[in-house]
Amino acid sequence: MQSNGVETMSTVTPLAHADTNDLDAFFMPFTANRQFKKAPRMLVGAEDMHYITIDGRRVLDAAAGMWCVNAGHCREQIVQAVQRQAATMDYSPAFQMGNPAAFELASRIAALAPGDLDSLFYANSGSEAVDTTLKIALAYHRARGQAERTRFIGRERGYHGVGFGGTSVGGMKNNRKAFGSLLAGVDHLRHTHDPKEMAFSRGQPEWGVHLAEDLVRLCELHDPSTIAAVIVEPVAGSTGVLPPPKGYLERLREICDQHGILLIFDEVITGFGRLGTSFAAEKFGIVPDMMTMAKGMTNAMVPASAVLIRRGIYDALMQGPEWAIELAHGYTYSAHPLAIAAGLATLDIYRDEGLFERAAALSPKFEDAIHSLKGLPHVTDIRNLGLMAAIDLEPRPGQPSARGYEVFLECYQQGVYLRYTADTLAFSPPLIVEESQIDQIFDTVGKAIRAVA
Ligand code: PXG
Repeated sequence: MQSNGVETMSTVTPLAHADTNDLDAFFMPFTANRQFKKAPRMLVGAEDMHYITIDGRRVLDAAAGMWCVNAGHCREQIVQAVQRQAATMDYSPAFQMGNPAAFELASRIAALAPGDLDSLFYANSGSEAVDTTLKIALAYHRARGQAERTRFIGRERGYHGVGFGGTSVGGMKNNRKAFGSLLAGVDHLRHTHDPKEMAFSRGQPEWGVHLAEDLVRLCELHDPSTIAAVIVEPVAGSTGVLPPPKGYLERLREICDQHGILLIFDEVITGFGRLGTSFAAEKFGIVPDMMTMAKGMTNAMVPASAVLIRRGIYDALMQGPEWAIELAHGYTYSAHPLAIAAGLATLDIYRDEGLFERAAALSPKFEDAIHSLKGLPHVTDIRNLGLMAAIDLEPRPGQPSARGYEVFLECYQQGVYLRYTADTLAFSPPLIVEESQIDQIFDTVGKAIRAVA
């Protein structure tokens, strides 16, 4: 071996280091890596409402993976569609080339959305979809001679993925603090959660419509002619399920209309039946100018996302000579054939099994079941809408998120998988959930909350 470090490196084959059981080789996303790797929780299989753990236990999935497996796991129709597509055309470019199925899926998704939201731009993740909306907003205003509209308004406690755009308009402080100054020209509405006024609300809170006036304040501060778009989750998900106060989204729509500001709904979680309708836009009867979607779009079998935009935005961008690219934006895997195949098969299941309607029909039962936990030790709030819900636990003094983690772990050991963020537990079961499984989820959670108290 030479003493010269460079030559030493070149004599070692990369495999010489590889230990296939080296847990450190995978830097896990949004995970307490050191804690996890001391006691890993490994999943090796999935079927309908369940995961199968490495030690052969069946765990009921109360989170649809991460709010995405809306039709349940490993659905045969989607598996077969993806397998067929992989064997027929593995990949095809979407720049200057087309795959007929991609046009079909775009039309079918557009048909599910309200109003003139009828042009679909494909991406691969929610984060990419969000950044796509922000770029389209800028390009749209510029195409109409309003290039000075460059500001974005997000909301405190909002989650819009992890791109620089999404992180900038996002408002969960732990997701921002390590990453510097982010995009310039971004401001945030106040969030809509005030437990003093609305704790234990069922569905949309009665209180809080006035918080939409925050947008008027920001318009006065920045001058509305500088604002390109407002982006909100119609129901905030990641931060712990915050249904919008009654009238709040309607008022945001009005203010945006008054000032020529685009309204973007980030429907990555709320899309595809989570609220008992195709999209939150339908549920609330509001047509945003753009909406994102991901997760349930392919039942999460293949990563995919998209942005649906209103006809007028598409038309405004169709400028210049016909040979010119109208929007310099897109991804290698936009409209990936496997994702398209999965998307079409997923929409068939949603339609044939009436899963959006099923979610709506199950919502009252789900609401009653989760609110039955009111009064358990340390439960400070419970919120729900459609098949999404959350429970806030009082943080243990000096140990934020410990209680949330312990309840999560206890439930997992008792056969129920849920999501937790700090001391908030979140629930979003697949829309095929049975009533008895709803009982199982909240019985287990109730016992875990008592056990951990
Ligand atoms: N927007 C919203 C509203 C989201 O919920 C994203 C964008 C980003 O999507 P991608 O595909 O880039 O991750 C999301 C993602 C959780 C959890 O349990 C939530 C998300 C992802 C993972 C976990 O809170 N939301």
